[in-house]
Amino acid sequence: PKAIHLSDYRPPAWLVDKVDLDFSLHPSQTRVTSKLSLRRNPAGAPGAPVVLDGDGLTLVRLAIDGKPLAGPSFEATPDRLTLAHPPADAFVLEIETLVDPTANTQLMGLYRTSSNYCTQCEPEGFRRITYYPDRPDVLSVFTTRVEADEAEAPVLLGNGNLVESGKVDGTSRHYAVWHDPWPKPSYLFALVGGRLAKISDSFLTRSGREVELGIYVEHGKEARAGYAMDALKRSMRWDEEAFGREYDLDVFNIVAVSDFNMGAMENKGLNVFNDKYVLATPETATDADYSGIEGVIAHEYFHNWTGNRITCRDWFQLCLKEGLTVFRDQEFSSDERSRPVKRIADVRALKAAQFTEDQGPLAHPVRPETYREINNFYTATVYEKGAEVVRMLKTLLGEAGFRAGMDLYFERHDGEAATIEDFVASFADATGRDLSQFALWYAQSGTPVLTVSGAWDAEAGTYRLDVAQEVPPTPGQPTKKPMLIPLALGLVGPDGRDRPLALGNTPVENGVVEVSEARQSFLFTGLDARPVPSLNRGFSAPVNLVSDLTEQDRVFLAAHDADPFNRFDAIQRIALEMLKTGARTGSLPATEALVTAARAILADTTLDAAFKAQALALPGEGEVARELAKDVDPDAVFAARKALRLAVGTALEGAFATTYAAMAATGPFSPDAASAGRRALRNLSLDFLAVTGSAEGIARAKAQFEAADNMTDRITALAVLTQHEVPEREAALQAFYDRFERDALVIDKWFTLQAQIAAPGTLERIKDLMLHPAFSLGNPNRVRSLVGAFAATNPTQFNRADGAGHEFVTDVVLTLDGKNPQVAARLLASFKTFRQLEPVRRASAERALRKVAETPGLSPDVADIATRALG
Ligand code: B3K
Ligand code: ZN
Repeated sequence: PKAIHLSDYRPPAWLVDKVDLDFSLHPSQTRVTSKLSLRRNPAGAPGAPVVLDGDGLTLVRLAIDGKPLAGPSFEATPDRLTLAHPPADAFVLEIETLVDPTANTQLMGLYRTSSNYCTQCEPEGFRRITYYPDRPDVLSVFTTRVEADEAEAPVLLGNGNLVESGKVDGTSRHYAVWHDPWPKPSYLFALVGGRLAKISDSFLTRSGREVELGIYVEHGKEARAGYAMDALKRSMRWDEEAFGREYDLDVFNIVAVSDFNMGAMENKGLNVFNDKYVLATPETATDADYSGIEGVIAHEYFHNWTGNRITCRDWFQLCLKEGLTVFRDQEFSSDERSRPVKRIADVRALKAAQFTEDQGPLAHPVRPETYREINNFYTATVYEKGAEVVRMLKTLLGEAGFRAGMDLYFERHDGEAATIEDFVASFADATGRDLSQFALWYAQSGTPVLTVSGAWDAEAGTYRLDVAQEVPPTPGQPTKKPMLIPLALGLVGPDGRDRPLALGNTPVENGVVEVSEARQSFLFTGLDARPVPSLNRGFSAPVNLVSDLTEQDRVFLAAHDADPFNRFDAIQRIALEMLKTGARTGSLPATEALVTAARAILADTTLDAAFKAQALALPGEGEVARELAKDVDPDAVFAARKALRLAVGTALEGAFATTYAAMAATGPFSPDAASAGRRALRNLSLDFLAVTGSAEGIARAKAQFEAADNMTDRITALAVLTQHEVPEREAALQAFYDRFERDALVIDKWFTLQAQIAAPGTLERIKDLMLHPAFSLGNPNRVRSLVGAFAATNPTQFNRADGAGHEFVTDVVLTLDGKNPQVAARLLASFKTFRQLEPVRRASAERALRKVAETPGLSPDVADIATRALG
């Protein structure tokens, strides 16, 4: 496929004022009739033909203003419909196409899932349904009539409000007409038809609109949708309070489906969800699942304003809706749960996914300037780094300035397709601040490295921070400009308390200094003793921080820092340095510092359990590899981590045993954050207590596995057992399977645990599991939980020195590519870190990637990843 460039953007030549759609649903021959009210765009290229997008379409009939069209007046291919000489500046074009939802294994456009009908149109799926100007800057008012056999599809849903429904006389069919008054691009279109159960509720908006809420699930699963409904209502209230945004239709529906390429989709008034992000009971869902449901429900709901009411001008602006909406869902979860713990979890995820992306061949700016396949840009950079950029704006402008900018953005651009420039200008205009340097965060890829050193002058009572910033080269961007980096910091005195921050005689507002030059010094005055600097508090900027802090400074910060994020970061950094040395040299350095810091945190009664669990969970193998950055031997990383776990587990055995007992449940299961935190800390203790593989540790895990009344406790106990080569392992796996065999989402966890075993037998085990009746290459959740988990979270086995792991994953990619290119490309992207491997493994990964790249007939999705990864 050829490259598309942001600089080539041109406004659409034709606009669609309204569109009337008529779907006659049929498993293999669905008839779609579309009536487009087309009008020449005064801002478009004069005299331009009408060119509509298609993708594998079969045209049945075409008419203009009611008159059938024939012959040379148009040209139709499966991928394009052209009217070279359209009749007038405004006319109605009627198009009839036939589509086969059963044959649609890509899960883009109209497809079937568990014999229901559903659609996925973002980014370019609508063109697989009918010919249309399938670009986000063409906004239209949609009316959709859906007709189906009543027995096959008793439920018929569309965007907006239901305006009419009834039976089709003399047939077994019925219909429903949905009207969405809000103009929208085609990617937000959706319809659903099928046999579904509904749970109902309602919400009263603050201006008094009564909204009917519905969550549709497979029959028999109604009881599992309660938490999602609760999260939806809390999200609706929160958006009113935090952003002044109210819901704008009479109906809000969510449909849970089991075959879905990603998490969920924000179609106007009709969100379609991967059922993983809807269904939960204590017996089947973990605490992570509950918080995932809460976050995704909120995210899709928040898109109603950031994405739908204000949409993107083109797909280069994807972060305009995604980064902003991730920021909004993070803020929601922070308000609903613990803010520091949420921040820690988000930064952990950011580093694991986005920092690694930024460090490898797939690095790209938050707003890319070129792409070949837009589906490959729904990335951690666009989403998570995009959210960090919005967070930095808030840090720079303060609460009130940020809110004023958001209000202006909504006021100016409601009903429009906007750009990043529009977004940034709203903040600049609302606050009077020049944000041109800040905007580099959207354009420059790569994670900035911030190198900081301190100089204490006892006589003058000053502390000087020397700061240097550098953005490493990334694909297409060999050199960079200095960025505007909001650096939140504190100077901690020997008593553990923050000293007032002043530069000269000027107090530092909110504890944030702005780094804007390649090299810069900050002179803090009025200090009574040498402070320890606490840098980048709350992870105020997504940078790699290199400082001259000593291990002793870090032990001090881990115990005293007023910023909880940096207490977490200090202990993590202590562990990380030990792991790096261990991996490089084959033997761990002295571990007392970590043990001391960990003991202090465990014993600190002012800290909540969830925080302790995060602080004490050692950095993952991926993070160590990323920090090492080159010549990584995953086996050495694994060995170092195992040795460190052993050291901490042994030294703190007594404390972990006490914690394990103290954190036991005191009442019936509740998914709230405090209870989840206790479970997290208890399960962390369970893991450390079993680290030696002692009979006692294994027996404790086995007992917990058998007695658990909730999935979190059961699955973590099983995870402990599976990581040890003990007879209890296979028995427990079998028992788990027997108990949950009818529950696909739970069996996914069973696949994942086995894919994560860090032992040479794992590859064969996975190959066997792919033949298991519960596995299917056609279902994205199954693929991700088995093969995806292997490639993303089992570094020693994926990167086996003999190359078998790489070869296996690329074979799966090639097989899958014929069915579902998006999921195949996502899986192939797990090779994004291969350049950091030691030479033998690097060569094996490269061979596997080359084999993919040289395969004829690849999808654009897989071809694009293979080419860039090798790039
Ligand atoms: N906007 C969708 C993602 C669509 C992905 C298409 N490959 C879900 C979300 O981010 O909310
Ligand atoms: Zn989103």
